[in-house]
Amino acid sequence: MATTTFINANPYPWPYNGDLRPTNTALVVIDMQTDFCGVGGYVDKMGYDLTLTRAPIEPIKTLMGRMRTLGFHIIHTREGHRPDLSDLPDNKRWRSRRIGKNGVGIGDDGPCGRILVRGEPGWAIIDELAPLPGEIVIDKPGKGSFCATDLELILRTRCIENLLLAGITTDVCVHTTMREANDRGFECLLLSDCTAATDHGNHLAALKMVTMQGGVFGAVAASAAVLEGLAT
Ligand code: C5J
Repeated sequence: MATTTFINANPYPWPYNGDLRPTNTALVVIDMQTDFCGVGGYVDKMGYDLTLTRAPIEPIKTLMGRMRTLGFHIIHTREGHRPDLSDLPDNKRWRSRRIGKNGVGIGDDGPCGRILVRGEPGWAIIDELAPLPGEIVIDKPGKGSFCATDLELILRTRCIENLLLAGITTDVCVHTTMREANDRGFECLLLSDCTAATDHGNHLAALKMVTMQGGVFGAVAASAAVLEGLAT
């Protein structure tokens, strides 16, 4: 290998082999949808504090802009279900109705249309982080981005080995995706300020979990460390 590039990360300089290039590395921006961080969306209707899930918007915007300029792969995901709800397990819907106000859950009408249903306003990625034409968008019915999607096929076809993970929520869709990716051999970096949870304690715990056992799922870094690493 001609040159190596490492990001200052915890618990090891990332990626493990220093082979960090635009062609083999993707920024994966998970579920930055109105339903998770917009007024009237699913998370808002569940009564959680939107300032938490909106906090990563600016850091993601800055990092994504830089990585676009450098020619890295940018991949977006959206959690959502078919309008006929044929891909919505009964237990997922039942549980979502337990926490939603007035028994309203996934698939039901809300201020931003039917909650987490494809094509509805609440399901859309927020304008600030909208995909550019040509960027991959993965529609997923579950929390993980690999389950029932073509993400793995796309990553292998494009020879992508390294994944930088951003988006919401750290403890649910981001972590599930990181675990799925790690088990498939992808080298993962969780971005601490480009992710957030509906509970800040869960966010911190999710970051800590990654760093155990020498980096059991990969490593953690702030976006500033990535920007610095990419500048050198
Ligand atoms: C959740 C997600 N939290 N995108 N979805 O239900 O993390």
